[in-house]
Amino acid sequence: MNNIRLKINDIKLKINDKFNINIDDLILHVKNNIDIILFLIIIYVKVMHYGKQISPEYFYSKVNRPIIASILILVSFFTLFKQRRRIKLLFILNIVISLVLISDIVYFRYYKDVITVSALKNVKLLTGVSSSVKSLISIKDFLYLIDIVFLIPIIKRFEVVDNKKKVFFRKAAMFVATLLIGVVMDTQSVYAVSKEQPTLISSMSDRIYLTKMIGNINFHVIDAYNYVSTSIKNSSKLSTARENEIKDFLVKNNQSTGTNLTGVGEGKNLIMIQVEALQSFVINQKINGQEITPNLNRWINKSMYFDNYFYQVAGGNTSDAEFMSNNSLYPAESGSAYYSYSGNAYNSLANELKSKQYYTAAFHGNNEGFWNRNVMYPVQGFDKFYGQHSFNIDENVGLGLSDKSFLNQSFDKLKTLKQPYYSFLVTLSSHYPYDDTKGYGNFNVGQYENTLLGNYLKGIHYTDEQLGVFLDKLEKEKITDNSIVVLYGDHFAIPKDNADELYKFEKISNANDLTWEQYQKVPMLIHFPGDENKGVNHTYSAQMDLYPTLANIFNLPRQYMLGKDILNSDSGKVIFRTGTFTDGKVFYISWTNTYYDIKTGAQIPETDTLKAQKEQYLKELQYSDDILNHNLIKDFKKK
Ligand code: GP9
Ligand code: MN
Repeated sequence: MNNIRLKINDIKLKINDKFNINIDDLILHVKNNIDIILFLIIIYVKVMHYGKQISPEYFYSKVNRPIIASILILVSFFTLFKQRRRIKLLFILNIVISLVLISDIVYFRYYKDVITVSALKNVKLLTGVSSSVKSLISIKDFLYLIDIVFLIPIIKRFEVVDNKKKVFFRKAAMFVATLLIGVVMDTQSVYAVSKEQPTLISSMSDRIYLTKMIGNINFHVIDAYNYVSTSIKNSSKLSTARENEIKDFLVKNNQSTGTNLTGVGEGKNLIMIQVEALQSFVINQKINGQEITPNLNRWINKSMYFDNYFYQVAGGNTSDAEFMSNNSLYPAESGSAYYSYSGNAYNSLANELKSKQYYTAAFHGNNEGFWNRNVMYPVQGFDKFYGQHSFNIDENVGLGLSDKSFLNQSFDKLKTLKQPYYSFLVTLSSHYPYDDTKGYGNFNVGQYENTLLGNYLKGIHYTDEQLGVFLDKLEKEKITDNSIVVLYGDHFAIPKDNADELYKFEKISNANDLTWEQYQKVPMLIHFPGDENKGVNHTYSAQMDLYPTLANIFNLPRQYMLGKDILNSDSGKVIFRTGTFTDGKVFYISWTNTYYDIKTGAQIPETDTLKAQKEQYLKELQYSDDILNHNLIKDFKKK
């Protein structure tokens, strides 16, 4: 025994001589920080394991960097404590993180999503998961806590050797170093993600993807930060003067201006279909002599069709289209209202129809958590959300369940609903980048083969076919006799980067900003029983106007809408989130601060009237922001 000790001492001295390191000091240092080292390793393994669970096929190996960085940041604050206390605190933190991971895993099993603060706040509203937690939880999940069991005796026996010398200096240095390394590493990783997908972090559209890229801890920190910052905006009180100004505007804006078709839909079902990336240029357009959307063209001829209808989405993309069409409120200033304002009260279309004894249901074939729909549908008054879990996922195209299968299964569900109902369907297959061309079937796009535009034409042709089947079935089974059917596109299909492809296809030369804006239209049709009221309406209108228009048709109260009733207004006002606007005669483009005369296409100088109009429209966007930031609809309703 003595021999061994001597030998060890000998080795120590040799190392000391050669590397100028005092081995005893080193051992002491490691021992002094063993809790931190262990914590780092344990949490790293757990968070990585979680990452593999949520994304086994596409596990992103570089995620270890932001994961380590986030743990370093967490741990840095604990370096300031004495080891005895620190061990206990880290032990508790380990339990907390493990419980978060377990909850996330269970939640993922149902929603294919990560828990957010807003989801927790609305936990009562969460469809599905709250009732079946027991069946979702697996014994395996508790492996995340297994280390806790082993750690207890180790901690109990562990002798703390707090090195009193230079303690303060050492702690401060260690704190700064760990924090700095963590922050630098983390910022680099988060920045890389925000460069790849600029709106992902603020809109949180696809939380699984985000978590896969930055790790679970970072995700929750960002989510909590987003939540707190909106709560702060929410909590500051608006001045009474400002509140009255908004009230006055709302009263004026919601006055009815006519009685054209008022109440013709009362008591009838409402079937509303939001179509992914359905942009207007494909309507009544051909390629190689074949119609791109023969079915929609046919239905447009039997419906009231709006050919100057714009999409107005911002950072919330699809969710913004849903939000505007159901609330007539502008999209959030940044991010997605579906995420940031899911705690608000709304006078949405479904809520209003419900008070007229309608049954309300939303249908979408993607995972329920995408765009926070699992929270936002109940908030907006949908009795039932048929998400991924309600469908038999028997055929995939693009992002998920094919439109063919989705619409077929939705049709069968629709038939079983208690009438009158409001059914809101959101399609999925024709989603950017339209590269699942095998799923789309054969549609000859000639010279556009293998281009983004060509692939889109294939995709939208496929969706058109499925919509045709669905609409024809509605007609055949006489559902259309007692229903109003609304169909519209959610947003652009061709991004600005591919503008040249679009112009080439449309045979446009000398395109300018106005040309681009004029292409940002989506089709919108309203079909009435017996093909009544068919014809084309050329009014400049947009997604903000759908709810007021439907409120007129279904005789619903109009109180808090910022759009207009297209059927009873001669205004061509359309305001975009960027401040760009049109009134049907002039188009103002905010990023160049230029005005165009729509008829001549020429640029025109700013007049006092135009300037006043521009300022007024900016105000209206701010009214909408105030309504969202201060949850004003809730206040107004109380009063
Ligand atoms: C996802 C779908 C697509 O469920 O609605 O959203 P998008 O990427 O178009 O905003
Ligand atoms: Mn979309």
